[in-house]
Amino acid sequence: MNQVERKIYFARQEDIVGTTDPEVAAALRAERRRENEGLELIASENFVSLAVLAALGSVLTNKYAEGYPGKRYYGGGEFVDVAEELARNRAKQLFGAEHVNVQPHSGAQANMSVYLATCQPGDVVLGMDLSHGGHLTHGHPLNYSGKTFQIVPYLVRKDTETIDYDALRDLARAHKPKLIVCGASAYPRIIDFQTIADIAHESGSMVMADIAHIAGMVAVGMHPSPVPCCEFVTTTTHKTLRGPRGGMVMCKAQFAEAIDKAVFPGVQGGPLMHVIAAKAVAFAEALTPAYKDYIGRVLANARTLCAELQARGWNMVSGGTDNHLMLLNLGADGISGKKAEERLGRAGITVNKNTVPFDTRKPYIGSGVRIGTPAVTSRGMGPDEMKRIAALIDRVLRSEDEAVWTQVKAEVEELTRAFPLYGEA
Ligand code: DSN
Repeated sequence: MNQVERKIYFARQEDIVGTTDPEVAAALRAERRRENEGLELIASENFVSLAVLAALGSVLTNKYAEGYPGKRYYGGGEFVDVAEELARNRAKQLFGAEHVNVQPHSGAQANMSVYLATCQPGDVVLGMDLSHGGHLTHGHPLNYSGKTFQIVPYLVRKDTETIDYDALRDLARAHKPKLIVCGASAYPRIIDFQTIADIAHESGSMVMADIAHIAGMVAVGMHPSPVPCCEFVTTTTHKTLRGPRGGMVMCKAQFAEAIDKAVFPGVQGGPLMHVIAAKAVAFAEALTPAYKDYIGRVLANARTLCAELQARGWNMVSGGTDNHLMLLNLGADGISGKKAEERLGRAGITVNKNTVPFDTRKPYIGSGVRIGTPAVTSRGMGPDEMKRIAALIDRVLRSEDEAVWTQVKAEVEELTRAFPLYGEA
């Protein structure tokens, strides 16, 4: 598709919506403009291909397909079956998984399915604390996981701010959990899945590795894979994997039936077949050499951006990054994560506030910001742009002057114009 055709594609989408609903069409147009003009540094966001986008907007959204390929509770499933089989087989190939369920609507529902397949209410589960990099569904007291199971949180070490595997082993020995949950949403370092699996198996526990953030690196072999050593691996499909918003569960063959039953009818009803088709498209893209090259650039960009910010005096949790994200620790006495997020937003730079390990501020305020490179790399940005972005972030965070933020916004727009999203001018 050339640039003119892409423009027509989006204009048509918005015009079609606009013929019956100008208000929603205006929101679509404004969001496309925001995405195009801004610098997207939220570590969990990305820009999907036009093929993924088109599959999402397809007639498959019309179809009810409760059940699984070849065994649906509704007639007329022959073509959605094709899409789901393609998604399952491609995911298996991508990750070397024995069994895959591509139906979870989200990562939270993928995780819920694993809990449902493995645990009873009240069972002991070990999960990494949210403020140490974990996720709500890894046992936060306000989440179903924390309300249903007896959660024992594990932390990072104070000195290195990396997972305390020794403490984790002690907790596993003491509590003999049913399940150890690992994986993270704000952890910049390599996770040693093999060590965690060894710890779990020593204590008679099973492991669920949630690779939502690092799935892209795992798929191309740039992060150790939990698939061979963990019973269950869950992921979202829209972060580094660059697919549609959704979830997925992988497991050993012996748990296939339990997982399929847990996803449907345990947690969900009808699957989103248009999303499943888009997952299949994204997995095919992820199997190409171009995707491996993309992930290599995501990692190189993260290293450059992190080093440039550190060179300007900014403190990074754990002292750096091994993956696609970094956690800038603004310090207990510095501006809060919330303020930093707002200020950067005024300059057209989108990040999210985040707590840092042993944070004294509440999660809604936080002492850090999480910064990631998957989306800007999808636009084609490289090391030179990372250096420029580090300088822009530094200027915004060090200035109280709104005029500086406005000036940076103009520079952000100049930068993003050179990397048009979806080839738009
Ligand atoms: N909200 C996701 C993230 O930003 O990492 C995790 O679910």
